[in-house]
Amino acid sequence: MSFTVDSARGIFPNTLTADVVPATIARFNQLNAEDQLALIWFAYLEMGKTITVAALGAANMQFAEITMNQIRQMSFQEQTQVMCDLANRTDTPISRAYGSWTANIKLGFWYQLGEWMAQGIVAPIPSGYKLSANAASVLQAIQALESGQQITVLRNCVVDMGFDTSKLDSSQRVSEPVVVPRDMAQRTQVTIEGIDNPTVLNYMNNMNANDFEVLIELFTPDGALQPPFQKPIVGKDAVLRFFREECQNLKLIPERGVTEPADGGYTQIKVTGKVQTPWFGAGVGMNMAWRFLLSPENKIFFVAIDLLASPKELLNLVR
Ligand code: 45D
Repeated sequence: MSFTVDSARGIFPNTLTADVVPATIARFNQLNAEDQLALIWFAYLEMGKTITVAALGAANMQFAEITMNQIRQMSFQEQTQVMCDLANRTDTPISRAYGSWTANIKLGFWYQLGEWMAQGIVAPIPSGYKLSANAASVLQAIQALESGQQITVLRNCVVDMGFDTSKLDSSQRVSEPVVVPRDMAQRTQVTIEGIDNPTVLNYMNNMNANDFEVLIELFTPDGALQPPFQKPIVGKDAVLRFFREECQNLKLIPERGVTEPADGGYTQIKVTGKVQTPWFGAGVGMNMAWRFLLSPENKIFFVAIDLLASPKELLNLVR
């Protein structure tokens, strides 16, 4: 039997992922726009106490500059309208611009707006704003999550806002400038307890070095990558584009893994460990798993990246 992307998704089925993240986002999406904005504001204030966003270096904000300046010049009422339009995904020029941005630019946009709200340049959440009972309960649910899950909820809420990008053709999407890979002398090498497969080690090391040109050559031509809570991205071109847009300056800290033969000369490897995002640096370590399916030529046919349900899952390497 040979594998398809669909059948590959089922390797290591005992992996427990943080399903609480999409469940919480679904509840968030039921709220009205005012409640959504206020809730994120409160969650964000709360998180600011324990973690510091490693700031705007993480995004190429020049793409958002025109829109940011437009918003800066608006009245409070107009600014509030813009933010509600984004939460409601209304079709407006600003919602469309927002929809064309990468996830990092969207995050940087809100990060800047949050600063301006704190400084009184952008309409703040009215003091004494009272969340609806539903919103208060969603906020409580977010507060109960571990920090890696909290930042994933916030990230995904932000990425979903604005005019639906799938309704735009891809030529209207912003592409990130290509980053220069890290200097050879400054590269680090991971070690993974139980794993000596060079493809897996090279995957981690090249990702940590932003060396996406070399990284993509580890994949088969029809290879696929499945990010947390998403469908697989299939084919080298699409995966390379994703690396350039979403994977700059990540820090992968794999800890341990297990290898076993699969059908047709394939090999399946599960690795667990931590991932840090440039937005929060070492302040937040996300508990993650990588589930690789390697071809007989030791190329990546499939890799799924999962956010784990709990730290206990880091030790779950059952096949
Ligand atoms: O609405 O091996 C205000 C892959 C109030 C690649 C606000 C990966 C109003 C392969 C406060 C202004 C990428 C899959 C809003 C590995 C309002 C691979 C602002 C994994 C919205 C390992 C809110 C990578 C703000 C991973 C500013 C898992 C919110 C990366 C900001 C995960 C939230 C990255 C931020 C994550 C969240 C980043 C900055 C989860 C960032 C989260």
